[in-house]
Amino acid sequence: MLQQVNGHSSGSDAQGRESLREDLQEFLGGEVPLHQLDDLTKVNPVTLETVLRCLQARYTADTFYTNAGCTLVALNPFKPVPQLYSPELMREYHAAPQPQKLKPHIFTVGEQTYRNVRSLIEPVNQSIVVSGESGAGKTWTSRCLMKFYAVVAASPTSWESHKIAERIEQRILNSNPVMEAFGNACTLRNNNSSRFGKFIQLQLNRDHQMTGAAIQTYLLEKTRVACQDSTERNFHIFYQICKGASADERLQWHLPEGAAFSWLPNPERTLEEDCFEVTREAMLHLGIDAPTQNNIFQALAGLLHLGNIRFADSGDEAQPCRPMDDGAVRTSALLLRLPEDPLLETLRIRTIRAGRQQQVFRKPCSQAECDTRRDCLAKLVYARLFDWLVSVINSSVCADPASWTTFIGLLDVYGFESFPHNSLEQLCINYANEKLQQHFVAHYLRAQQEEYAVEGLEWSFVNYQDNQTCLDLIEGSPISICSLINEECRLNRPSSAAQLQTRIESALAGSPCLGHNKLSPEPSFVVLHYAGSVRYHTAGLVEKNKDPIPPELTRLLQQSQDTLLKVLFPADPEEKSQEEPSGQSRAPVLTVVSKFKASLEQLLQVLQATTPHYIRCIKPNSQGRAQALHREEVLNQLEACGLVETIHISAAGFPIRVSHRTFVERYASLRRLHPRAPPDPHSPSPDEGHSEGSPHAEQATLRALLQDILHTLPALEAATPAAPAGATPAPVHCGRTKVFMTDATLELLERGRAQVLEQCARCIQAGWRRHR
Ligand code: AOV
Ligand code: MG
Repeated sequence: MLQQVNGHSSGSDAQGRESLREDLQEFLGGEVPLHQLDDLTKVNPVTLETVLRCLQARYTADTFYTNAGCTLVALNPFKPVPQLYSPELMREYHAAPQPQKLKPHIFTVGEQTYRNVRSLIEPVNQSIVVSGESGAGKTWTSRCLMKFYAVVAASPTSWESHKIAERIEQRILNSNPVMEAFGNACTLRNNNSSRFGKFIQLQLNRDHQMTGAAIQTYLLEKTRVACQDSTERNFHIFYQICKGASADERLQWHLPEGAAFSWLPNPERTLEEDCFEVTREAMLHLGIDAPTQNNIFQALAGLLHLGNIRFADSGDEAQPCRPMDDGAVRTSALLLRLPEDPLLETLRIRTIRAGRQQQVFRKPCSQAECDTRRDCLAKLVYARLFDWLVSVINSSVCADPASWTTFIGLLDVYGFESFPHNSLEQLCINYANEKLQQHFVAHYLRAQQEEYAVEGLEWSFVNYQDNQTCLDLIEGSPISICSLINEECRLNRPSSAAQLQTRIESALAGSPCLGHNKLSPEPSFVVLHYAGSVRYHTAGLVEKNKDPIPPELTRLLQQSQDTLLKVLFPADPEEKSQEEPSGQSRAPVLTVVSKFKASLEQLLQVLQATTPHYIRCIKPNSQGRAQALHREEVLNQLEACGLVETIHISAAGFPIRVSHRTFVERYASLRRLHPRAPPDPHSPSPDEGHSEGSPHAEQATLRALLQDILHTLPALEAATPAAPAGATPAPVHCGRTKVFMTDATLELLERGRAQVLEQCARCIQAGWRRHR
């Protein structure tokens, strides 16, 4: 921090300053022990190290929430702490005259948000953005906040529909187990990892009661249905069915006890999430009746059997591949209620239109192509099923537009990801985080600005840099990473991974956020994100972005006799072209990236129209162990979640803030060094509006002393040997209650104080010698 303010610093200088900081800890941080510091901005000075030390002390004391200015930092306890989330505590925060005076908690954020929405002067929609890396506790936090609102904003009426009379809050809460069963999975990082982003709007009526909700989801990781890392798992629902089905259901869904499915890795791991009954019960409450549920689970079993279909090369290019197990084909066709032969044919044979007459050709697929088509079929069904479920849930919980006036939005997004191998999924996730970071910084700056205004200071951030350059690199126009990848999809030309790398690197060479791509054996490019650099591999990127769905697959699914699949794949109103066109004359492709970009922009628009509140979840260790905080891991997250950025912003302003009294008590002695010079009309002075005619003589004395001390600053500065001629005066501002200064000013004052103390010591010694 000091280095940043001064722009240069040698190692020993830095060490000296660090020890100065330790001496100053008491002055700056007061007498409060670290673990009792409820707000990280009070850890003075704010450095990564001091922030970390404070969080560590609090974690050891089982204190999991800490304020950080306008955000709340939430450490994952990795153990049940029921008393922290009891309805009684919720009510206590709700009833408190000043909830911010209570211990930091997600309920403080929840209550503040709720009060804002109830503001009679200007009710405005609110949002709570929960961020953090995988496993940090975002979903847990969102769930707790939903429970909080279910308690404090409960509506007195019950809903009478779907033959179940119940409270709407309860129904909204029921959306959680269902969405998690279908959209969460066990990954290396988190046993219950959300594989989609979620924004839920809790709708409130004029009396500020929750009358409904609307859920928007983002980019489900559908590849997981057909492709899982050997150490991870498929979506929870598949395991729930296999473990929880009754004997009758097992027969009906062809899921005998102990059956092996290639798309069901690690079934032996028992997780809390494998609870079929909870999912079923919640679905029932959302209006998904037993026959519909049965239909869904049967289709999912069909997908599991589909995954067991293996193909063997026929050895003859003109002949289609052979299925290695007819049973898997038969059972999946049976469960998905598809005609068996067309299913097999669709998986093995491609139809292409070519030539002037657009003749239809049938081309046997290679073994690898057959596998891709099989996987594509499963992804297609699962993704549509997921979207359909979300729409069913929405229709079950969404209030009539006339019945609500304001909303509180909860955003539970995926955190920054950087793996050894990063692809389109990571690009989208990290892009989303860049967008949210930009939104956060803009908001944070505004909040800072407001505090300065309250203290009567002028806004003067000079060094602040936002992440617009990185966003320009990713999404800017006319040329950016997104536009180049989309261009490849549009041109539909054969293009190697190496060519894509070259195109990106040459077209975007001017961007400071495109990293140096050294020493990579595979074609890739590097983006310098605000949270760190990430290398994206270009192999398969364009194909993933296109996400091609052979039209034969959709047509096949339209032939299903299954009630659910008929809903998911309605017949085309008019039969379009029957075969895959081979030429360039296709409609503009809506790529994954362009769809994601559009949904992000929509989300940002919604967020911008609300007052945002931020919760940063931190994962204390990657093993999920209670009471273990790993310094390096937390440090990385503090950096990645942008807390460092926040610190940079305060460093560019006046990170040192002390009350008038504390300031005078520490520096009154400086007046001995440089007795007051004639008043300088340009020197900083505290806001006089209060002191003029103030009844408190003590206040007036304080202000006069403060003035005297500040008047010594130019002399102190002139006496500093290192000060270059004509250097700008040390920045210091007097607010209404506090003195605001930079690290450099603090250092100057401290040097002066040390000098005075030394002089005093010498005088005392001399006096003592004389007396002897
Ligand atoms: P995430 O949402 O941030 O990851 P979760 O909310 O799923 O992370 O939390 C991971 C696990 O940490 C949970 O399953 C709990 O076991 C535990 N946990 C989190 N918060 C608490 C808490 N306050 N008290 C007790 N246990 C907690 V991801 O979805 O993978 O990014 O994308
Ligand atoms: Mg989650």
